[in-house]
Parts: sequence; structure tokens; C-alpha cells
Amino acid sequence: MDYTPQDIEQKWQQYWEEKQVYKTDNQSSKPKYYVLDMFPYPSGAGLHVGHPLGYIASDIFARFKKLCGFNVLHTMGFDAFGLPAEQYAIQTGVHPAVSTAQNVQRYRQQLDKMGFCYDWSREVNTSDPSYYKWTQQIFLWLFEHYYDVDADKAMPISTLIQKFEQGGSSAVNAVNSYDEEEFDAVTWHNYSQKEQEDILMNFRLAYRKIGYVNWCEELGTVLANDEVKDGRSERGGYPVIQKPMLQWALRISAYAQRLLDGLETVEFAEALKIQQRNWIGRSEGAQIFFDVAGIDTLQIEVFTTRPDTIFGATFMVLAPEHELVDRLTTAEQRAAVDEYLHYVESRSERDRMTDVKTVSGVFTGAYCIHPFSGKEIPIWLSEYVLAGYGTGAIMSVPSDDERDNRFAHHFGLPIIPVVDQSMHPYAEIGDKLGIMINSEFLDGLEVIPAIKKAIEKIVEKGIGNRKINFRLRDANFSRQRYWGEPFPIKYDKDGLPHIEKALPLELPPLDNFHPTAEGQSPLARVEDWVNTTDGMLRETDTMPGYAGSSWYFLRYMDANNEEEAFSQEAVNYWQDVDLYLGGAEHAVGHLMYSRFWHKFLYDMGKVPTQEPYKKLINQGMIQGIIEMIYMYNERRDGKLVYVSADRIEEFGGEENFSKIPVYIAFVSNYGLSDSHLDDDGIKAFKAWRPENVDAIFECNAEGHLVTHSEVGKMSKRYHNVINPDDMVDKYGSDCFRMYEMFLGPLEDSKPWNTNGISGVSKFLKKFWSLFYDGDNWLVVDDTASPAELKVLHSTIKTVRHGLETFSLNTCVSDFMKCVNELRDLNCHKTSILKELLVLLAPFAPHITEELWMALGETTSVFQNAQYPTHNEAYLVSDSFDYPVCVNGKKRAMINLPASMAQDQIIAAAMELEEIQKWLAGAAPKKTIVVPKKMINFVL
Ligand code: ANZ
Repeated sequence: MDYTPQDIEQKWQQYWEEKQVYKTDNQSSKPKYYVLDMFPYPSGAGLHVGHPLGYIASDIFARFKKLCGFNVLHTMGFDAFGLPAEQYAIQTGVHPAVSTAQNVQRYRQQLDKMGFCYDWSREVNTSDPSYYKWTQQIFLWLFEHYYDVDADKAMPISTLIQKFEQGGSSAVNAVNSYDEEEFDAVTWHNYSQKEQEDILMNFRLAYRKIGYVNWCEELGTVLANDEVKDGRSERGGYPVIQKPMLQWALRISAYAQRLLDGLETVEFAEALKIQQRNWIGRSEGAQIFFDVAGIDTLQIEVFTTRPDTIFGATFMVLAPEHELVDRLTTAEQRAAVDEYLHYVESRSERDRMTDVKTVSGVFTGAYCIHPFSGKEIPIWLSEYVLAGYGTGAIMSVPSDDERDNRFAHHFGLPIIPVVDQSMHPYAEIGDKLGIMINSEFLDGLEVIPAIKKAIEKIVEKGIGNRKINFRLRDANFSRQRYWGEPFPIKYDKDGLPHIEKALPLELPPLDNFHPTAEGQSPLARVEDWVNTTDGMLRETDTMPGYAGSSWYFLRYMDANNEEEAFSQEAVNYWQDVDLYLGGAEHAVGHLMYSRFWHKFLYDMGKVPTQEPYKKLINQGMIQGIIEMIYMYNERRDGKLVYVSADRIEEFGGEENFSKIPVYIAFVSNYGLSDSHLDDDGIKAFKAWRPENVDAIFECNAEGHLVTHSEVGKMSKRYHNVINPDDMVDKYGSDCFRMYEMFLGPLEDSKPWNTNGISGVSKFLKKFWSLFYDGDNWLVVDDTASPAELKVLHSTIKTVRHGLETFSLNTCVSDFMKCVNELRDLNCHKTSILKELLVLLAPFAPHITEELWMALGETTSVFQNAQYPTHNEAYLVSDSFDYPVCVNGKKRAMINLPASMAQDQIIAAAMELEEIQKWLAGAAPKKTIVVPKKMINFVL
């Protein structure tokens, strides 16, 4: 029987499905292990060879763990809500549910072909009402909780209400966005229901606040951040403004410290931890209150990490959105301020944070009192101060802060050096500029002690406090879109939110997917859905893409539970994800939100662990090679001219050319240094694009049009997508799986190159040939030799090590080496091959299953076998290469068992032809044998 993967792979895939080989129970006497992949968004383009890289690695690992005796949870599903399906619906009228279902089906086919060991009975699909019912439920839990700082956890809103009832606002220490007056218990009782609700909203973990969206009037729609470029819409180039809208947000900021602390307890790549730490952005410093000149009781609160520089603060800057802007602006400055605010509207937050070239701002006309000098310092507005960070106001220290310095230079504001506090007094300069510089109490101190001292003084003076600030902001949770989870919320006539109790609240049918003229979600058009029977109006926004993905790993634990999101029992059994594999691009999005949701669920007592993922590996990207041909910038006789890459200098070099990506199927030696279009390639290229029919091709001497190759994205746009289906059809899934691993270290990005795949294909054929020679079954039950055992056991050792350290590429080469060595030894012994087969099974599950059964087994290797462990005893070198000397000069070498007796060693050495020649028939005078060192004959 020859090895033809096409004949065996489907057979075993069907077998696994029929026998439910990968079905996992929530109860077992075995230890548990949970291997999770980041589930895909099923896009219209299908999977390319880059996508399965992580899936293959995790599948190998899951199978390995199964064979090691673990009860392994390994699942797959679809992150199926999202923008592309909705945009497709806008363009084509095809309902997102329809296109999504088609894409899911295609993904499923592609995944199935690769022979993954998923328990498909646990599949989740975030757009399925039976799933999003629970996403809505978790949202409501968030809505019904607040973060209690004293308890350091989420608590029910009912507890908060009790506290307000008993002791007013001072009885509560909670994370909130409430910035109105303090109130006592009596006042709370006297508040109307609406007033009470408005207050509570500022404490909820899911709450409503004014958020800013990218609004494009011309397109009549809200745009996502990456649809906006330099203040204009990417599509059409229309102006985009920041439009305030009431939006839902999640109070992730309440969990900032715990999200930071949790990183110490998990095994993520250090680079990823750093990214998360930066995103959380913990800063220690002070809040300081500056009185506003001439307006009693009005204060501006700033946050600073450098309170020690307060003597260099020469002006204040507020974010243009700061709530005091209106009160502070003087009549003379009103027009200038209004004009400036108008300008800022056109600037996205991203521009404001990243654009350092533009210096812009305006004076409000108002002044603050410097708390130490008592002198007046001007209050300005500028876009570089962000409304959402700190307090949205800063004290500007142009001597020490770069942005402040740029600003001061631009607007001619004073700069007072405070770098070396010991070099004071600058009293004289300070007096001229109107502020006091006597920083006596900071004299001679280094920065850190100076900060401490400054805070001490600030607290002493009663003008501020020590403060820890986090850059992490509450995430906007509203999208003005159709294809997402509807909020289970409706509003009464006073605009108060009420909970929808009957879940799921399903998306209504729709055929016009355009947003409304006011920028609302298309749901706003479905009047009979929006207007509820109890006279309320439904929320028409939907949840963002990361809602469903924030908890899907929990659903897998108990995917078919109709009573609850997951049972206590299931989650107590599975606990958490042992290994999570996915792309690094989710570092601060999905991973942060899901860690946050998990901690919230932990606070509620719904999950037993603080962190959802014990270990996380980011697989690299598989890039494509882009093949381009040089098109000359001028036509010849009206015809396009293409020039072979090795001849472009004749035409004046690169600058006279544009590079056109060509479909890689036309390219000969694709991915190699001499890639080119030959006659057939040129023919195909001509047929591909009508404008090329009469094009001129300036080829090289061999008649080739040499192409220019670059490593880049694998994408439709570069015509370089390699479809895993094609690879599997041609080489088989086992080969494809092993080749993907063979490409290089899992975490590295690397270009796809099909050329090497035939090497892996040959390896599998050789492996097969240890069992079969044509129709001859070669395997025999003889006892294994030490050499064979050594080959096997050293492979077990290195492969296991490779698996444990996720060095799967080296495992593949270990297998190759092993098979070559066994072939050299002509080994066809059951005891060796059976172990090797199990060792290889996680990598190449089909071929090994076939041969396993051929060895006489009757149940799957994955249900029945145990992963081999190596025996060190077989690895000890059992022979030694002796140099054989005559009169001290080396004349020959001989390999002898290490345990051989001296007289036998001598006898064996004397028999050597070279030695016989030297002895010439005579017996040596003396023979010296140093065991495991050398043999010497003295004549
Ligand atoms: C005075 C000062 C002097 C500052 C100095 C820095 C250096 P991180 O580390 O990111 O927390 N800041 C505060 N709120 C801001 C806002 N909403 N938008 C823009 N900048 C803001 O940075 C905190 C520092 O960034 C604060 O300390 C403040 O400037 C500025 F030599 O105050 B500093």
C-alpha cells in the first residue's frame, strides 16, 4: 500500500466524528487541561495559510496533552458579529446573518480539512441569540453593580442605594464619574426617582455618559477610528467632527490596579505584559487645586506627576472640553475661544495625541492663583490636554516639560528653570515674571525625594493630595450599527433606563442597513421594535465587537446550557484556560476586556479564578511574498511597457517605473531569487488584464521577465494568497500541518514559501516506508537493538522537550532525523515503530491513525495510547571509538562496546587489517589498554 494522504485523511476525519473521539466530558478522573484558540471572525475571504498557524500549534499541543492522560478541552467557534458583514449588507442588501452563516460554513469546511481535534458539540457563535442572550445577561450584571473601593470589588447597586439611604454620599467609597454636589441621607430621600437614577448611573459598571464619535455629515454616518484620516473620512475625504452622543461605557478603569497586579500571576510574553502595563498607564503624583482669580470658590484641579516642579508652573492649560471653559472665558476672549473650539472639533483624539508638530491654543482671559507665590498665572486651552485623562487640566512647567515648552515658545509665555532646585533663588527673575520661585523646601533634593517633599507640603497647605492616576479609560460600549448585540435596555418617558427581562432580546429583521440621517443605528428605523408594548423606547445602539469575545472561553465550558451562561459545576471543573494561543494584535483590546469581565465575574462569585488565561502565546504572522513586475512610466506607441527586473537600469532605473503586483500563479520559481514570468506566465498575465493584451514585454536574454519579490502581507490585494485547502488537497493535511510548524519558531513572523513543503512530504513517505514497502507489510516483532532504542529514545526526549517549550519546528526536524536513522538501521520493529507513531500522532494525526490500526489496534490512537517517555539508560553511549596505536602512533580506529573485557578488546584490535600489517605476524612485546581511551601495541 502506498502512502496517498487523499485516500486516508477523510476516512479518519469521518471516523473521529462518528466515534466522537474528540468529545470532552465535564467530568473525569483525569486532570483537566484547557487549550484555547482565539476564535476567528468569519470574513468573506476565507482562511489563508497564515490563519491556521496558531490553530495547528494548539491542536498539536491539545493532542499531546490528551496522550499524556489529561482531559483536554479544545474547542472552536466564531466571533460572528462585526462590521464587514454589515458593510457588505449595505453594499449588496444581503442580510449579515446570511453572509455570516455562509462564511461560517466555509470556515468550518476549511478547518475540518486540517483535521483538528475540536469538540464541535461546544461550538459557539457570538451572533446566535442562544449565545448573545448571555452576553446581554452579563451586560445587565455590569449595569447592576458598582465598584466598592473599600471592599475592592464589584458590589450590587442595591448595596450602594442602602449606603446612600443611610449615610448619603459620604458613606460611599466607590469608583464613579459623579461630579455633582455631595448629599446627605435626607437629601437622597428627597431626590426624585430621576435624580436618584441619574446619580446611580455614575456609579454603575455599565453606564451612560457623553462620548465622542467620529461624525461625518456628508456621509451621514459615524465612522470607526480607522476610517478617519487627518480629520477626514477615508472614503470620500469629507470632514469628520467629534460629535458628542450619549453612549454606553464600561467602567474598566475601576479594575486598573487589579489588571496590573494580575499580570504578575500569569505567563504571557514580556513584550505583551509591557504593552498592557503601558495601556493601563499607572502614574503616581498629586492632585492640586488652584484657585481661580476673582471667582470665589472656583478651583481648577490638576493632576501632575511632578509636583516638585510647581515653582516652574507659569500658566495653566485646560482641555478644550473642560467643563469650566465657559465660565472662565472672558467677554474679550469669547470669539477667539469659540473659534478655537470649532477647530478642535475637527481633530480626532488620535490626532491630538500623536500630532506633535501642530501647536495650537487660546487664552481664556482668566487667571489662577499660584498656591505658593500667590501670583496670577494665565489659563489657556489647548488640544494637547486631553479631557479624559487625569483631571483634564494641567499646570504647565515649560522648563521641564517638552510639550509645555513648545507651547510657551509658540505663544511667548514665560519659562522659568527649576531643573536644579539647589540653584535657587531665582526670586529676582520670578518677581519680574510675576511668580515666586522660592522653592526652599526642595533645595538640594533629587527628583524622587523632591516629589515626596512637594506632596507633603501640598497636603500640609491643604491644596491637594497624593494621587494615583491610570491612563486606562472606560471603554465606549455603544456602536451605531445593526450587526451587534442589542442592549437589553429600554427608556421610559423621563429617559430612565429599564432592564429588558426577557432575554435574548433579538435583533429584528431589517432590509435597509444604512444608518439613519442623524447617525443612529439602522435599528432606529424599526419602529415597532423600538416602541415597546409598555410604552418605552428601546436602546437602538448595539454592543461592540469585543462584547461577545470577552467571555466565550467560559461558554465553551458549558456551551449547551440553556439555563445559564455556564454552570458553577462546569466552571469549577475547568477553572481557567491553561494555554491560550492567538495574535499579538489583541494585546490591549480583547485580552484586556476579557480579563476585566473575568475579574468582574470573579467578584460575583461566578468564576473561581481571578485571571482567565494562565499562559498565553502569540503566534507570529505568516507573510506572503509579493511578486511585482516593473511597468515603465511611459507608453510606447500607446502600449504599456513591462521590463525585466534585471534590465531596468537600461531604462533609467527604479524611478522610471511603477511596480505592479502580479498573481503569483503566473510566476515561475515563485519565492526564489530567480522568480520570473516565462512565456506561459506572460500569456496568462496578458489574459488577466485586458489593458495588457498588446503590451510590450522587454525580457532578458533567457526570454524571462524577471519579477521583483518583496516580503509583505498575504492579501487579495497583492494576489499572493495561498489557500490552505489547495495545500491540503495537494499534499495532505498531515504534511500541511507539519510544514506550517517547520517554517520556523512559532512566535516569529515569517514568509510562506511553498518550496519547502515537498521535503516534509518526502519525510512522511519515508515514515510510511518503515511500515510498508508497496503492499508488503514490513513490521516484525523482533527485539529492538540498542542502536534502535537509542534513536527512538533520543527522539522521544527531544520531541517532548520541543513540545514543552513550544519549539515545534525543531520537533519536525527531530522526526526527520529519527526516520532517516531508523531507515539506515533497516528497522521495522513493532516496539520501536509503535512508540514513534504515538510520538508523531499529535503532528500528523491521519497517517499515524492509519498505521496504528494497521498494527492491529481497534480504537483511535488518541483514545488508547499513552505518550511515550524516554528511558535515559538507552541514551548512554554503549560503545566507544578506540584509537589503536602501534608504538604510540595511531594507526587505526575501532568501535567497541564500552563493557568489553580487556582480552576481547585486544583480540578485536589485533584482527584489524591495518594492525596486522604492522605486526607482520609477530606478537607484540607489550599491549596497553586504557579502557575508554586507547589501545597501544609495543613492538
Ligand atoms: C507638571 C509637569 C512637569 C508634568 C514636568 C510633567 C513633567 P503621565 O506620566 O502620563 O501620567 N498631564 C496631566 N493630565 C494631562 C492631560 N489630561 N492631558 C495631557 N497631559 C496631561 O503624565 C502626567 C503628566 O502629564 C502630568 O504631570 C501633566 O504634566 C501631564 F516636568 O505636570 B505634569
